[in-house]
Amino acid sequence: MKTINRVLFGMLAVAAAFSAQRCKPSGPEQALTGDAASKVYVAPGKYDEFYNVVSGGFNGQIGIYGLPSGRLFKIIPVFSTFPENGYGYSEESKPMLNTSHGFVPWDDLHHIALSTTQGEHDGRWAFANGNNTPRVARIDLRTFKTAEILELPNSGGNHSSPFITENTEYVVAGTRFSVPMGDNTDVPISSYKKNFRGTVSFIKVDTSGRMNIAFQLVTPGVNFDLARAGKGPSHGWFFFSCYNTEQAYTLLEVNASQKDKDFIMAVNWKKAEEYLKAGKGKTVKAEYAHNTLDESTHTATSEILREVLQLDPLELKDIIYFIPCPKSPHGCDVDPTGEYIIGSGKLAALIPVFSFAKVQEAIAKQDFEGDFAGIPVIKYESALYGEVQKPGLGPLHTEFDGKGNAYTSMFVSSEIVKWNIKDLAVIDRVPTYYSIGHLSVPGGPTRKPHGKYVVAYNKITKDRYLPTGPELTQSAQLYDISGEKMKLILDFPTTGEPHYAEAIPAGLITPRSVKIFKLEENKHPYAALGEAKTKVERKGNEVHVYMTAIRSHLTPDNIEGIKQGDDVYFHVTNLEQDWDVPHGFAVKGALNAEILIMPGETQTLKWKADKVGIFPYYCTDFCSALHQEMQGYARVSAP
Ligand code: CUK
Ligand code: CUA
Repeated sequence: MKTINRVLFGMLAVAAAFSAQRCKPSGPEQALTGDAASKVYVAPGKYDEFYNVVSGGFNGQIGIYGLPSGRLFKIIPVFSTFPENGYGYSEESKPMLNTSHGFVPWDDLHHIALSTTQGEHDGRWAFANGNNTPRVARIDLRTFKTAEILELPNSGGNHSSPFITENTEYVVAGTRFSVPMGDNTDVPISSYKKNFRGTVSFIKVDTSGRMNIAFQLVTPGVNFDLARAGKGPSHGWFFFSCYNTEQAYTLLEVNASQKDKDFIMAVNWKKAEEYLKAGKGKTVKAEYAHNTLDESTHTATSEILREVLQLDPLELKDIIYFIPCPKSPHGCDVDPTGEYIIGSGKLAALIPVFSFAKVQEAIAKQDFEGDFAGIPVIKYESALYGEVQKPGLGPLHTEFDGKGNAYTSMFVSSEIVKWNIKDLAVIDRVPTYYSIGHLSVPGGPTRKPHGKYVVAYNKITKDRYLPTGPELTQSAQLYDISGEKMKLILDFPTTGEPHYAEAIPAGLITPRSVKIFKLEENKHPYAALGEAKTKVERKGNEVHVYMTAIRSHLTPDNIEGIKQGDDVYFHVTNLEQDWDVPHGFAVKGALNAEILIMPGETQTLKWKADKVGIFPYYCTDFCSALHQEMQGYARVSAP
């Protein structure tokens, strides 16, 4: 059987390569060999080896793909409404998108952080950032649902986020924009140096996953870009890339690129914890939303919090240090051993590698070149392990294979460069199509990378797919890194603009995967746990319909007594207890999208009955041969 498959596959691949050669208008040739095809081929009915959790960028969602196949399994709406499953439309999910500004149904999602235990993936949660209205979300990997969203006060553009410590003690979020703090916000923009500050929020994660801001570090007014936690010997430390140490507030493309070096900021968070315990934190006023999903009702609730604890490193001298890093550092990555910190100056022609041991030595000896806004700056040479020379142009992000090699994405020269961490020598380079941003090795940021593949997440697609008008898909590319040389083996399109992604062995997730919500565990206050429990109830001008759905009817299917101007709430309980039989619900003229109700769940669609007449409603998800029969009528009468 196997041999036949392989032969077949060899032939298919040859055919594919042939037609690719014939049809392709232009562009670099890539020989997709039979070998490559068999490496990414997952036979029908077979599972992928890895879940790939990919940011959707400006679509505000996360895409779940399989590796090595590149197949898309699911879109998880996080910061954006999603008509496909009613997220942000159902009454239960709306509070998840609440903020101190009200309902904000969009954000820009850049980075994924999968939870770890002792520095290795544990498959419990994925965290993601919302850049625009600063937020951090937690996704429960048992259900692949957004379980929690926490807004961040004193922050603007939550880019340097989320990054996690080795045991998921903290999820950490640094602000991109420095902003004026607390009560002092109505100030001239030109008073930047005096009034604008950066913050780094340390969000404590408890054993159930629940997040809350333990403290914020207030920093000089710079921009934070990315970060990584220390591991092993550097556990207890955090490293952030920061740019705009010119403290420009206008025309940053010129004014924020003046200096030869910006900084990596090293944070001793264990020390910060000590100060916190000693009562050194200051409570300041703030306003931010904390939204959580209740597991027994599948209903989100939103709470507005009004204060936050801050630590000031200008007073508490030994929490943060700056390390000079050439030319607008973007990525900041820590190798699996925890000893090497890699800064990627996106305008630099080299990659500096810092040594954690040397950083510690420099701090102990106070080997500083001076200070920046009151924070000590360690001498570059004192912190430096060495530089990778001529790696390519525009280094952005680095991942690791666990065999002593690093892989750095080069945005400008559009390639992945593999280099050796010990001797800093470039080993291999492969082109990417085109303009790579992040890259990801399964387990790449952990203590034990799984190696095997690196995925390039590219900003531009150009000629890689059939043209779809001016707007093209972004694209990912899979490279085999099991040998000395990297080999391109697959292109696959992505939804939205992928920034960071993390891949995790399927076996860490599937055993705990929830297949069905048990009807008897449904504690939704408006659930009808059987057809006999269905009813229509009036409360003032609200009409509550306790409805059930089961193949193949909705109960009740005729509703009268609604008056024009009423707010009608359809609380639909899916009575099915078979896996994978969702029902949907939509009513004519509703300003909301449909809702999707999984077996055992109750979801609510709110409908303003503002016209007199007869309004059909129906199930939107093809659920049986009699799906088209799953319908009803609502009558709205004049008041
Ligand atoms: S950023 Cu996208 S390429 Cu927002 Cu992580 Cu570097
Ligand atoms: Cu239920 Cu279609």
